[in-house]
Amino acid sequence: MESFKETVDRINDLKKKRRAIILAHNYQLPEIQDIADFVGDSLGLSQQAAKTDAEVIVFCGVDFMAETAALLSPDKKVLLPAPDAGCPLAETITPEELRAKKREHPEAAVVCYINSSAAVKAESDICCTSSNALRVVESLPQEEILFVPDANLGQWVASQTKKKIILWDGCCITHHRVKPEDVEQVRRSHPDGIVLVHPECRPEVAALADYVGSTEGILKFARQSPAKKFIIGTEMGILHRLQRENPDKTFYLLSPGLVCPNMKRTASLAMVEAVLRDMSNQVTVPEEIRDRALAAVERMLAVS
Ligand code: CIZ
Repeated sequence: MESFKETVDRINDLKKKRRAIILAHNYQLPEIQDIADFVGDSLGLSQQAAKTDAEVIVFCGVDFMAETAALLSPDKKVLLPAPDAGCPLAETITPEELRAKKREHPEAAVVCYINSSAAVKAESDICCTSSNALRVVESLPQEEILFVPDANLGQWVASQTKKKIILWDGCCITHHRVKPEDVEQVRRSHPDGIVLVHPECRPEVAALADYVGSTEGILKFARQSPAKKFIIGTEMGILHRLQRENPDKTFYLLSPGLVCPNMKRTASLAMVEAVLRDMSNQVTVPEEIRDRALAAVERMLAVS
């Protein structure tokens, strides 16, 4: 049987040959994170990749993430090892549906969460991430905001702004699975644990947490906190980085349901090797939406 090291060696050889870099989202499997050049959130990874002189980006994540990388690196080829890794949250809205909603609210500015297709970004005034959503909303002159597609993140923003937030009925099925009872139960079993959750969780869950933030926000909080025990309310893949960066601290998952099946579609190093070998599963953004989608992302970058 072939060894793990042999596979890693072949991936490294292919990386050199293709002038490629590997990006792994914080929710990827540990072995994928361990061979990546960068591990992080989708925007941070896309920005880091754009700064390199690589010709090929292998994005271990889901499709909208690879699109963001393609938007920020138009001269690089972006490959997605799992071509069927979609995002059910992003898929709750199509550009046609967004156009129809905009007609209902002609005065509203459209803010789209980064978890959306490039086609939906192209229909939006500005993009946001879970760490800058409030700042983005507050930066806009409009008092009415059409916030798509994550209603939980939208409600979390709404709880901190005076602006009128019109929500789209989308959610991340993985984060939405967590219930307030899960937090209550974990507080009983680990009364000294600090509860950190992602704003894609239900507002009732966020209200019970000690900290609400993006994946990078959760990682930073855990690094800087003097506490030793944390309960994590986001996708389980993040535990690998949390544990590696904080070997003296203990991390528990808030709910066993926090596993994203789409993130786990990048199931092996062999899939990473295959796209590098065959230069397959390229993700591109059609020319007619590229500039408008990029403009929404760039407006966000200007604000944040
Ligand atoms: O944009 C990302 O990477 C996502 C989906 C979450 C986060 O908070 O990092």
